Amino acid sequence: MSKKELRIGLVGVGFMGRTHTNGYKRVSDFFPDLQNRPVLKAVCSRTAATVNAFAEQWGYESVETDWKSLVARDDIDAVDICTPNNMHAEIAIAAAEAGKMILCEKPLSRTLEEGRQMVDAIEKAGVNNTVWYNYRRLPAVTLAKQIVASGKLGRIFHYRANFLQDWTINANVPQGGQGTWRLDVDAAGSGVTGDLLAHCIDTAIWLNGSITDVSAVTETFIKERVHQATGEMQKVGIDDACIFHCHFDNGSLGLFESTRYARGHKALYTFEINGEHASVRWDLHDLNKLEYFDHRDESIVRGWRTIHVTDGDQPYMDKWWVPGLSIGYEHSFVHQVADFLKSLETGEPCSPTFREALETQKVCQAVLDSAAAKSWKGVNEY
Ligand code: SOE
Repeated sequence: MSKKELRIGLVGVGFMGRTHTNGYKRVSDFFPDLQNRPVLKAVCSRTAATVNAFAEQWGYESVETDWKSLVARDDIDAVDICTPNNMHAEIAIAAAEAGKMILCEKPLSRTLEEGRQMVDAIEKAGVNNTVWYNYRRLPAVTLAKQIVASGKLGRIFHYRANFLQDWTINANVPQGGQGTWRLDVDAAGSGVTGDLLAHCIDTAIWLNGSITDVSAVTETFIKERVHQATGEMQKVGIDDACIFHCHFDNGSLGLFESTRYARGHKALYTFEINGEHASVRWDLHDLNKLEYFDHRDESIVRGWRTIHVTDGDQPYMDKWWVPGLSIGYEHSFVHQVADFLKSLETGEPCSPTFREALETQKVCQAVLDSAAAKSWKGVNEY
C-alpha cells in the first residue's frame, strides 16, 4: 500500500530537534500500518554551517536559515517547533495562517498570553496540532492512565510529583545562548515551572483531572549570571526551584516540587497517586516499570508489585521487541509521531492539543503569580 508523505519542516536543531527527527525516522519501520510516512523535507536554524551539518547528519532534503521561508514553502505539510519558548508563538501563528499542521515542543508558550494567541490561530485555521509532552507516551505512564481510568484506585486522595535536576547549581552557567536559553527569562518565560513542572502538571491533569487552585513558593538561588549576549553580569529572572500544593477538581490534593539544584539527580521525574483502594507510582529512572499497591490483595501477597511494562498487550509494546526487553526515553517521541500520524487517519485530536496544553500554561502562570503574591491563586481566574 503506497503511503501518503507527510513533509516535515523542522525549526530548531538542538536536543529536541534530534529527539523529534529520530521519531520521524523510526516510526514507519515500527508502525508499518500507518497510512502516512514522515519525510524530512527541510530543517531551519539561523546559522548556515550548523543547519547544513544537521541536515547532512540526519538526512533532511533541504535547509533554511529563516523560519519564515520554511513556513511559506508549499512543499511543507507540518511545521515542528523546536526553538526556545520565545519563538513558539510567532512561528505557530504564521504556520497556522499558512495552513500547516503544527507540532510544538513544550511548554506551549513563553507566556499565557502568547499561548492564548496560539490557540486562537490554530483553532481559526483548523489545522492538526499537538504539543510534545512526551512522558505521556512512555508505556508505563500510558498504563498508569489506563489503571486510573479503570477506577481500580477508587476515590483519589493524593497526587504528588517531582522533577529534580542539578545542572544549574554552578554559578558559571550563563543565561541566554545555545543550550542555556532556559536560564534567560526573556527566552524561556520562567525557570523550572515552565520547563519541568509543566511536564508534571500535564501528566497530572491527564491522569487526575484539572487543578482548581494553587499555592506556591519559588526561589532564585543565584541572583546574577553572565548573559551570553552581552558578556555582562545580569539579574536572573527565572525560578531556580518551585514547590506548590494544589486542589484538584476531583477533591484530591496535589504536591509538586522541582529544582535544578538537587545534587545526585540528573533527571528524577516521579509521580505517585494514592486512591482509597490502591496506589500507583512511576520513576523516570526506571521508566519501563510501574509500581502498584492494592489494599484489596490478600494479606499473604499484599505489597507493592512491580509491573515491568514490556508485554505485547501493554501500551505500544507490540511494536517493539519481546516481553522482558525494555525500550527507552527516545521511544516516547516515536510514539507521539505515531499517534499524530494516526490522528490524521482517524480525525481524532492528538493529545495534548494546543487547547489542552493551554490548561498547563494556566496552572504555570497561577503558580508563578501565587509565589509572587504569597497567596493562593484560582486557576479559573486565568
Ligand atoms: C531541561 O533540562 C530538560 O531538557 C527539559 O527541557 C525537558 O523537557 C526534559 O524532558 C528534560 O530536561
